[in-house]
Amino acid sequence: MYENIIVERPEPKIGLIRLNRPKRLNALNRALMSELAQALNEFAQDDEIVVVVLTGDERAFAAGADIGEFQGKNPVDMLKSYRFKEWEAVRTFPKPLIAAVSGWCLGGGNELAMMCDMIVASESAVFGQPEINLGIMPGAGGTQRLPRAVGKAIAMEVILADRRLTAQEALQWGLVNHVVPTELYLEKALELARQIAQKPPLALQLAKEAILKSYEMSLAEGLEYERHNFYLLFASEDKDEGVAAFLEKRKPEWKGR
Ligand code: CO8
Repeated sequence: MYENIIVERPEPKIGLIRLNRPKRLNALNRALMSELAQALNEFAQDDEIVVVVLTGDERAFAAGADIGEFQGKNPVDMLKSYRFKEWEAVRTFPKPLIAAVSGWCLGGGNELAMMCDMIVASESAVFGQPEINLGIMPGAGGTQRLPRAVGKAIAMEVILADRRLTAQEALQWGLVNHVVPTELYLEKALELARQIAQKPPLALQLAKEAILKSYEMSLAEGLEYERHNFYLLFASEDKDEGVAAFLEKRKPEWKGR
């Protein structure tokens, strides 16, 4: 059904999406992004899925937007093609989303990884924003999310000087959660997904939403937002179940309601 991605359900509650244009180092062309958006929308509405892992292959997570699609385009073409619609499906995906990154993670590829909630990297991963070499600049969030992750000084160097970060540097600077040997990066991401999949889905969703708001709101507004989500969870059956299970010293059974 899909030509540029592979969608799997490796285990109960876990969705897995593989970017699959290996000959182009998984460059993110329009067709791939629109399939990715469709797959995410399906997982978002699927009550069986609690958490999703997004990956490429060992050689590349993604080497950026497909540069071929930029040739001959003017600003009006770009504007009218409304290309960021598909990226919005990633940004607004309501469930936890983990990027499992190996090899090249460049340009739009790095921006896609940064839109995910956590990044697990193989030791061979390379992170960068090389758009400057093409006479352009990041356009899917790189100038905003990278400094928030690694700070201004490193972000400037990555975006202006095309400094590439090794996996260890990315870990040191807070861009990624874990670095593991290359043969283990997907397994490590699935292990993290497995841990999250045991948690109550509604609380996951509202907690993720509140964390993301911390990038957009003042502290006072953010605290208020957090409190509303906190109160809201007291309306859920899962809160009654979680509290009862703790007091009865048993494992909770989540319903996602
Ligand atoms: N787009 C299209 N094709 C690509 C891309 C790409 N981003 N990256 C690699 N490829 C192709 C190569 O052209 C090559 O094709 P072919 O076999 O037909 O020659 C094939 O993939 C394999 O690549 P290489 O032979 O170059 O592999 P190397 O191991 O020698 O080099 C590199 C790997 C260093 C990653 C190199 O391929 C490279 O520099 N790629 C381009 C990286 C880049 O500049 N990325 C930024 C792109 S711009 C961007 O992402 C803007 C995002 C804006 C948001 C989205 C807007 C819609």
